[in-house]
Amino acid sequence: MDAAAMESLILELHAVEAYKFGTFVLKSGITSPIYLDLRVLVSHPRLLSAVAALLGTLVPSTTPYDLLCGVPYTALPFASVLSVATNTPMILRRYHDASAVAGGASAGVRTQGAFRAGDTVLIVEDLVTSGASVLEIVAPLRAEGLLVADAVVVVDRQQGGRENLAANGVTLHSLMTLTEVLAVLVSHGKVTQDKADEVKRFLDANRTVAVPPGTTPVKPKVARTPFAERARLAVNPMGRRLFQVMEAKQSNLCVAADVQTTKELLELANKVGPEICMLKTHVDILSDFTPDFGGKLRSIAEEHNFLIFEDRKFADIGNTVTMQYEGGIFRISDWADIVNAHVVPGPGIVDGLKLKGLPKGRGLLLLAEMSSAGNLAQGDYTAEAVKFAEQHSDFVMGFISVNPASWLTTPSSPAFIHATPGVQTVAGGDSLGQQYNTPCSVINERGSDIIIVGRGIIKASNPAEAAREYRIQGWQAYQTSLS
Ligand code: S5P
Repeated sequence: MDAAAMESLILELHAVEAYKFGTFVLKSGITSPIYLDLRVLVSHPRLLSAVAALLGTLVPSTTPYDLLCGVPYTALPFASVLSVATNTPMILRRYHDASAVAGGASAGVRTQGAFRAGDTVLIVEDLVTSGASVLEIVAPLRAEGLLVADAVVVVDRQQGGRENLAANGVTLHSLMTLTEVLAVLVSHGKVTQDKADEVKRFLDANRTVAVPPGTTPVKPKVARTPFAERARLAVNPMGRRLFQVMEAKQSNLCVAADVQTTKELLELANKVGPEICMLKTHVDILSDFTPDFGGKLRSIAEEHNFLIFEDRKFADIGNTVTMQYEGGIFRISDWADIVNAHVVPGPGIVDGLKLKGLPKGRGLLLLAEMSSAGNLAQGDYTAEAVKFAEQHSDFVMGFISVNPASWLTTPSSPAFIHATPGVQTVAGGDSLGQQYNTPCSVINERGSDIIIVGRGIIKASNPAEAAREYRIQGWQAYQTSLS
């Protein structure tokens, strides 16, 4: 776009009050003296159509695209108008927030519209600050096999978005920058020089707004040994089997089957079975448990080739946990391949569980970290868990971890596996302290191996389909982290 066209567009946007000056908290969390409200364009169809047409000219003809995808919601009209004007098909991603899923609403994680893996998608957005909104769309599209290399945007706020997108393989093309907007508005007397200086100071102080953690696939921070190789290194037989199942099924997804009846659980196990390497149970929340439950679940696990992880979180002295593991009505050691334990009682808890579990070929995960806000499992506590694991590598197969890439004391062998709860397609949390990160963040950025997903899948309208999407995202993140 030439300078005169840009100047007239900036003035037209000003005339419809798309630029607002005051104090505003942006989605990225920073407080800004300027707010750009491009939603107003829906009331000005001629201008909307002009902006959409200009967006279409931003990508060089040497990089053609098959599909358009607007970032909800403001950019959807831009994408729609451009789609109709250029006869380019669109796909839709529903805006999806974690609290909606936690509250039981349908997950809405699907991409709608016709597409094939390998199709190229141009992202259309109204404005970019950190780039987080664009990246929230790019990750699931890539997980579906779509290729995303370019995003067009009306205004680049010049606050790290361009760089954050480039770091994730997306080139940003903008109609205007915030600096250009200010220069035109000052030269036409639409804002005072003082106001413009205030915005410039704000820009200088906020040149690089980080993408919120969990928003985006980032470059791996840890060197990763492939699962197949770790299967050979594993000392605990169940650890070895888990790596083998993961490779065979191309799945690093564990579903947390937090349902209330055995009927629901067995049905869920059948539905998600083909997608998972492990099913996690809380047997003590089943209202209708009967002793034949274990046998039934095991036959589904055999049919679909996944392991059963009873999330019992043992936390007592060695003598007591032997009885809790083997006895009572649940007889966990008879049917659960894997259990987990807190390290708070000291190494005796591992000795106790090992006494009963090792002869049966079972494995143990130690809770080195937790996903809930304000938990105490960090620092030296996490380091102690690593020590316990190394002392009992015949039985301990790995950890419940949240950010193993940040650990100061890391296990000396890659044979230990990391499984991470608190995973949904977007970062967030629930009302009781659970904290969510995305599959990409958990695997790539935080260096974990397995994503544990509960409500993101079991509350979805179609759990089998949601499990498939999580499996693809988790596995793709693993593959990225190998390169
Ligand atoms: O620190 C932890 C450890 C575990 S095992 N935080 C967790 O959330 N979990 C479990 O993971 C929790 O008990 C639940 O079964 C699952 C997370 O479920 P979601 O619905 O929040 O995905």
